[in-house]
Amino acid sequence: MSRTVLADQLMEILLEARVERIYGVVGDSLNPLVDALRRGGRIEWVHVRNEEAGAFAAAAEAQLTGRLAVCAGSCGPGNTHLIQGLYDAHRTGAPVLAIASQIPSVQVGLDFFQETHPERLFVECSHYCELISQVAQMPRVARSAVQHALGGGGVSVLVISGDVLHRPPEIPAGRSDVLIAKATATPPAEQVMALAERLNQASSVTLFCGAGVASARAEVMELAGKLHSPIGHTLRGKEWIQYDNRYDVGMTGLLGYGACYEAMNDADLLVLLGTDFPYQDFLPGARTVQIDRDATRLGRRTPLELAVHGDVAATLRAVLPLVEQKTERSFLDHMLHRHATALEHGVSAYTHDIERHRPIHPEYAARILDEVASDDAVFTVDTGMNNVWAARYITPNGRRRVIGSFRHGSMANALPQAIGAQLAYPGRQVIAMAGDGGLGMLLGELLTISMYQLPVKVIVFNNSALGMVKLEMLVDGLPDYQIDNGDFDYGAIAQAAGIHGIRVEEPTDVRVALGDALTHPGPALVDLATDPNALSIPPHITAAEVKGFALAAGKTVLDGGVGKMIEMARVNLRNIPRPTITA
Ligand SMILES: Cc1ncc(C[n+]2csc(CCOP(=O)(O)OP(=O)(O)O)c2C)c(N)n1
Ligand SMILES: [Mg+2]
Repeated sequence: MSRTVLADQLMEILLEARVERIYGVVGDSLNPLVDALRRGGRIEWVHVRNEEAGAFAAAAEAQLTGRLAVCAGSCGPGNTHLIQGLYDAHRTGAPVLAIASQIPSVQVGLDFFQETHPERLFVECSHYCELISQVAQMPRVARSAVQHALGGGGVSVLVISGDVLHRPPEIPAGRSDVLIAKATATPPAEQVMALAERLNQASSVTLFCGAGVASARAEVMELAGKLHSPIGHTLRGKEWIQYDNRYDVGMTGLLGYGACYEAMNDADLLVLLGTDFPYQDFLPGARTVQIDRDATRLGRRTPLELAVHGDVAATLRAVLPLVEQKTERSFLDHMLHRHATALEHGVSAYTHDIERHRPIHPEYAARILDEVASDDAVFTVDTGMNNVWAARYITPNGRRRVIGSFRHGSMANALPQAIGAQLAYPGRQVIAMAGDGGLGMLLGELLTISMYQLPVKVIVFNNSALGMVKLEMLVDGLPDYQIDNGDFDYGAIAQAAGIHGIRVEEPTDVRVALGDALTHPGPALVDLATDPNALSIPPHITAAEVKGFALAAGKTVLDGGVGKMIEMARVNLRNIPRPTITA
């Protein structure tokens, strides 16, 4: 029987934190850990093709489940590959532990083969980044890493040489409870009072919601009902707040639509709820209140009239009894009208001949994808134009999830995130909305889904271009340059990798191809030959930008449809109470 080594102890601590798998690529310095998994048989090793994908997959798993997820890379290049996914995890607050193995401990500091210093490299994308050079640092340093990732919400990195992993432990691991549920922050009474005062005094209020409203939907709705306030959202807030929302005015920012920008800028008081929305140009810079459970975020995007430190749900529960029911609702009604008008405009701009438009219009394909996807699908969305299509066409319902690299903005996230999502939820439909540039960047991960027969559905919006950059160049008044990705048939590439793959060039074939792929029992890829000129103009670009745009464009530019949102906007208009006429 083999003797117990430090790697076994590390594995015990990961099991204690309910870790089910480690994503990575094996390599000599990691071998003791991989061998411990093999012998233990309780944690699965997921062999990705690039450690970056392993980090993205772990980040997706952690973000979706709230549990600790783990990735690993061998010494030097094996773990430098992790960095992109770790930045993404850290900035999303996803609890991820990265195990970065190190060159032989006696060689550190001698410019040895593959020598890097992960404990320096990963500092910026982690809460905790420590080297285990002494056996007796275990088990406490490993537990501390786990707790930093879970407690702080973000990344921990453990750096450890293979020879150290292979030594016998000096201190027994024992058992320790892993605290997973965190306390909620309730604001001090003065802040609650001050918030109530402002809400009561304001003549009109707009609520702008980020991902921090995830567990506060009922409270936000109740507050909007009392204040008659429009509700706008960020891309990350959308999945939690936009559905069945009588107060919805859409989204602001570069991907914005509807009346959100106006509602935020025209309101007497703007309330930011659980959002760290970074574009200050889209914020009014006037009377603003911010509520956030992370006090360090307060006021960093815009000056605040009032900073409130608390979880959104807890804060609203505390303030709601003090908020008076407003009677005046003309601001809300006006914004609901503006919203519906903006969406109607979008619909008429894009529906014209869309079903025969060749190459396939991406918005048409996104709308069909929304229709055929299941009610609890998990969508992973590549950075690029897919962000626009997902924001406008994927209809949230409280059960679906939509994740992307929405804070770090890295390309190539969708396919590896789908791997993590599918492993975390084997029974759920997982759809990667991929750009052709993004897919090409981590194309090898098709082999991962094929090898594990993960039933991930990859839908490639293949415009043969770095479409988002093409748009940026147009907006900047530059001719597009170096944005050509080349024309490749990813359906055929998928087939060669043993995946159900198809290329679709006719718009009339989109529905059947997507339907077939989604019902296919194994991995599937649909390569949609989409129109590179279907671009969405940000609704609030400056006059100079518009000029540059017009100068460079001379092409078809659509400002985009809005999917099923229009139906809700129309219903919301119909639901505006009519004044009762009394004799
Ligand atoms: C790793 C990385 N490199 C470069 C960029 C800059 N960038 C943002 S979107 C984009 C184009 C994405 O192209 P594609 O995946 O084909 O999607 P499309 O916009 O065409 O739908 C680029 C190059 C980035 N965000 N991340
Ligand atoms: Mg593209």
